[in-house]
Amino acid sequence: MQAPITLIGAPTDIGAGARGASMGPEALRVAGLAAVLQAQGLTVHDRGNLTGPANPWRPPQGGYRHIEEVAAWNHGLHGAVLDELRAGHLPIVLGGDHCLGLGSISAVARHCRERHKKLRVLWLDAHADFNTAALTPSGNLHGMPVALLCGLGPPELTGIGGHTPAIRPQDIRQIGIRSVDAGEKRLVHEHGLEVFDMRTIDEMGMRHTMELALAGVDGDTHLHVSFDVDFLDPEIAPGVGTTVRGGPTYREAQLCMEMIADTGRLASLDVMELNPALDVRNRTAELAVDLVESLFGKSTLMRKQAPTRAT
Ligand SMILES: [Mn+2]
Repeated sequence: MQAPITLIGAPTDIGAGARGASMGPEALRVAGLAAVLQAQGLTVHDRGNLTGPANPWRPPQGGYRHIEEVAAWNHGLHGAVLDELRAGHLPIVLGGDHCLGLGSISAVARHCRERHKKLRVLWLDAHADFNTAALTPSGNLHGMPVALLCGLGPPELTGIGGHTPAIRPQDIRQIGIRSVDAGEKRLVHEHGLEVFDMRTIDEMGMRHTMELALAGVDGDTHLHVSFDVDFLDPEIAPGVGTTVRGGPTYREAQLCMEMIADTGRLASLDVMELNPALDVRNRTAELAVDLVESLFGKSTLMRKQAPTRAT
């Protein structure tokens, strides 16, 4: 039985370096997110948008921009995601910039601790988002959520959810990475994050990459996908604030989503960084919805069974 889905809008760009991701939730709704999921026989409830502080557009203070506002948004999101998980629902967070991964994933991790479930986070992104104030001059917190989840950063952010660190580096697999700062790279290595960067995907293909990223996922696993839309190649997904050339193609992205769907373990999802102010006729939102549809099992397969996987 597929859990009922709850859509949670988090309309803010509080952690970003460009304004506009605050319009992401509505663009995803306009692109028909609820309808395509319902067409697959899923139950979908849209609980509307969370509210939080406005974006004051200040420079960094103590190395971080908008730390209080980021904490407020993430506390609100943490509570909303946790409520949905405890009710047996499958939350889809409509971002919003990727600093919101902190509130969402800290709630998922807390739920996994309460239910003694194994956590696997797939972080689909052009960036590792493993920065700290010491490493980044911008202070934009959307470049830091993975580091914050792993306990690196100020306590008012790392402590959201009451458990520091919220997750362990071995709980997460990063896919599609192609833009990492030098200092950030060092930190990623120090903490032993498993990264499937674009070179890996080029060399071994998306299929083998996903087999590795999903290895060990079993019936006890809560699988969370944090989908930063800048994961996709900007040729097909221009509507994001931090485009990086050389991302997955449409087919590679579809295969990625379909292989996640095949596990049957997807239990929560973030769709982040969609920026309608930079989009072209909402096509990036429509693409994101198309991919979410595949993530929930709409397959392009004409054959009855997938070929046996090489192990
Ligand atoms: Mn990101």
